[in-house]
Amino acid sequence: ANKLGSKKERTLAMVKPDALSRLGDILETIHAANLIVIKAKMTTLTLYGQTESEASDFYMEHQSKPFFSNLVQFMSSGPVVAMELMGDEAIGAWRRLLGPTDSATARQEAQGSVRARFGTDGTQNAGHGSDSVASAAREVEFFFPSTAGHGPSNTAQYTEC
Ligand code: RTP
Ligand code: MG
Repeated sequence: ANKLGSKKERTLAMVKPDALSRLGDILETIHAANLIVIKAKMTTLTLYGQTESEASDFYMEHQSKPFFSNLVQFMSSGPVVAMELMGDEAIGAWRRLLGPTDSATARQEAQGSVRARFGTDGTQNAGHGSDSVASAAREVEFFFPSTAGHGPSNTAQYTEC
């Protein structure tokens, strides 16, 4: 913790397919909250079968939920942008910026939130955020494997912010 009692964290943020056209607005929100984009990647999660996909691997904690199939279909329906964010208490900060899971609830209870502004419903809800230090580590590794390639680094270097 720094002298203000806050903790630098990293988190995995994702712009879901329904909000891809609002990427610019979402980046402005991230910037305004003093979170830094360390890594970013646009990709379409592959779909091999009904529940066999990169999206089902990513959301494996939800595989027994009734909404799982819909979630996997939706997450594979178009490009997503995955970002590693860094900042003070980034995990909670980004989840607060997202707002409640259900976009309709977000519009009632968290009006300026990303899901209130750009989400559609309870499944198509504009964005994802890691919910713990452990899931952030797993999810960052999912999109940005530390063993990947020997090419140019995909980590941004910031000399000033
Ligand atoms: P996320 O993991 O995407 O950041 O969202 P979350 O923590 O707010 O919500 P979670 O419970 O982890 O659910 C993961 C995603 O599944 C979809 N979902 N659909 N009843 C439904 O139709 C329903 N419930 C959840 C949403 O896309 C949710 O973000
Ligand atoms: Mg979640």
